[in-house]
Formats: sequence, structure tokens, C-alpha cells
Amino acid sequence: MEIPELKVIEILKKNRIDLAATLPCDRIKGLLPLIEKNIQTIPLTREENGVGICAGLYLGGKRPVMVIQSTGIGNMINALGSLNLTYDIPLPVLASWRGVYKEAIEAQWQIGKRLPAILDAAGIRYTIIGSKDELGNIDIAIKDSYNNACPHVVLMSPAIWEGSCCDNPVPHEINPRMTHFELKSEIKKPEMTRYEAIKMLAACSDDDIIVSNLGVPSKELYEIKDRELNFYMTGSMGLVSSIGLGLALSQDRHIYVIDGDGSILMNPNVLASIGTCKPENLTIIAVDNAACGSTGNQETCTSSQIDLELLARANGIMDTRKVHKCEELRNALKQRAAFIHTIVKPVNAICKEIPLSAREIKERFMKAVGK
Ligand SMILES: Cc1ncc(C[n+]2csc(CCOP(=O)(O)OP(=O)(O)O)c2C)c(N)n1
Repeated sequence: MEIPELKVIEILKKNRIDLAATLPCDRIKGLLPLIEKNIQTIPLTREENGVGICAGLYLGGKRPVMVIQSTGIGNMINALGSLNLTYDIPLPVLASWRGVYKEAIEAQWQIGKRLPAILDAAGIRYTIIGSKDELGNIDIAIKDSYNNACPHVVLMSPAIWEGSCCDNPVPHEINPRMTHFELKSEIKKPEMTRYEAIKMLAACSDDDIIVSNLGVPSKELYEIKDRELNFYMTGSMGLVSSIGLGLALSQDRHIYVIDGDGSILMNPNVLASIGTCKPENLTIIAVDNAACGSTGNQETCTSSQIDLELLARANGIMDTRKVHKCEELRNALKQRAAFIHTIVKPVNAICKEIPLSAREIKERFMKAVGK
């Protein structure tokens, strides 16, 4: 008898899938350890973050897949629309479909039964796999995603795995450890503007990749120095560092990310992912103006309460700096620190719209990185 979990692995391998971003579901607890054994795996803490990481991996030349519980699609819709559908970025998503087949958990019912309609309305392709006899359709869905550069969700019924003899994972115990934390972190009155900080980055970046945050930062970078190795975000708030991480894991070049305090606070999950993966070729420039600058400088809680450098350290990113002056930023960039907390004034330069479509941004970027 064919073991369904092994069949899925065979399909992933046949399609040259080289990385899986995963978040568990009880129904696929037999599949997940097999994926980890066969394919490089990134464990996620929130699915939307995985969409950004996988987009970066694809832009850098890899062929990722996401393996999640279907509830997580609710956390991904904006990203799938504003990133994958907008830039034509493929992403096969294998989702354990909860809420319909023999579902005892009431919390799964409402969204679970409406998922096909939700995906339809969002313009996201999907395939339903009701039994192990239909597993071959995963192959078709992955090919559709990569050949047509679009996301494709596979809703996998729990019926597929019934009676399967795959082992349960061995539980991991917490690692006993001691953390001795000492950091004097002083946030002073800002002296630079974001525009000046980006100008410094543009002057230091040579053949490196720059991924810039949505809104004003991307427009400022475009005006300061447009180049093919710039990847401009136009939406998907919170995912710029996720894309940077995916690129760092798929490219030899150094990756600089221009992120913002509002955006990092929307997706602090990315800090956990960076702290786990620890790529040496990634620098996050956390431009902290204590405001949602692009939407009118509304205050964020970095103004008095959260210190982003401490947040990065708490997530395992240890090579951090705090900078207030252009010269300090130049040094931190030269040292390629992992996380540069860059304190700036809440000032937006008046810049024009970027005259490139999302597809043009993606295509010239991928050509420039050789993909
Ligand atoms: C999910 C979502 N919510 C809200 C917005 C609106 N929005 C666009 S940019 C932005 C502020 C970003 O602030 P920050 O990351 O601090 O960067 P800054 O503009 O200050 O450089 C907001 C709230 C959005 N695009 N997406």
C-alpha cells in the first residue's frame, strides 16, 4: 500500500522543491517530519511571514513551498494578493484543510467551510484533494504555480492520511540555558532624516541588494539612486525583512533591508525567523521615526516604550547597533551588522511615484541577480 506522506515527498522532490516553510497542523504530523528529513525547512511563527520569506527565496532563485494548516490562509490573504498576485510570484501552499471533514473543533468550522469561496473571491487558485487517490493533483498544482508565476493553494482533506502508518514526531524538550543580558541602549534625540539614512546606504551598497519598505522609503530610494538591484515594495506591510531573509538564504550577495518601526511591529515574527536562521549576508536597517511616516506620521509605540534593538536581541539577533548620525550609520553598514537601529526624525521627503509596475520591478531585479 502506498504511504500518502511518502507520495507527497516524492512529488515535492520531482518538482525540485528545495525549501519548505512550515507551520504545524495535527493532521499532517506524520508528513511534517518527513519534509524536514528530505527538504531544507524553515519553521514559521506566522504564515504571512512565510509568504514574504518564500517570495524572497523565489526572487533569489529557489523553489519554495509552504506547508501549513488551512486556518493560516486567513493570515496570508493580504500578502498573497499584494505580493504574489501583484508581482507575479509563485507560491505553492499545501494546506491541511480543517473545518469540514470529521471536524470536532468548532473554531475551525466558520472559515474552513468558506475557504474555497474566500480563495475564489481573492482570485487565488486552489485544488481540493479529497482522498489519497487524488494526490497526483499536488503535482499539477505545483507546476501551475511555477509555470504561471502565481500562488496555488492545495486544500488537503484529513481523509488522505487516515490509516497511514507514518510515525509521530519525537517531541523536543526545552534546552536548559542561561541568558546573561547586558546592553546599555540609549535612544537620543534624532538628528538624521530617513532620506539622509537611505542616501548613506545607497552610497555604501555597490553590488549589494537593497529591499525597501512600502510607501515613502521606496520612493526616497528610487529618487536617491534607482538601480536594478533595488527591490521596491509597494504593499505587504511588515514583509520587507521577510523578503530580505528569503533573499539572504538564496543569494551570495549581501542584502540590505530598509524596514520601518511600524512595519517591524506589524510582523515581529520576522525577527524570530532571522534570529533562528542567522544569515551572515543580511542587514536590517530598522529606520525608526517613531511613526507611521508614510501614512501621516502617526505615533508608534517605539516613541516611548519599545526599543527595537532590544527586540532584535530578544529574538536572537545579537550583532546589533544603534545609530543617530550618518557617520555612525556608515560604520555600521561597512561592518555589515545584522540589525542597525537607526533613529531618525519623522520627516518624509517629497518624492514622485515610482514609474515602474510591480512586474517590471520584479523582472529587472531577477535579471540583475541572474535568475
Ligand atoms: C496591512 C496594512 N495596514 C496598513 C497599511 C497602511 N500603511 C502603509 S505604510 C504604513 C506605515 C509604515 O510605517 P513604518 O513601517 O514605520 O515606515 P515609515 O513610513 O515610517 O518609514 C501604513 C500603516 C498597509 N499598507 N497595510
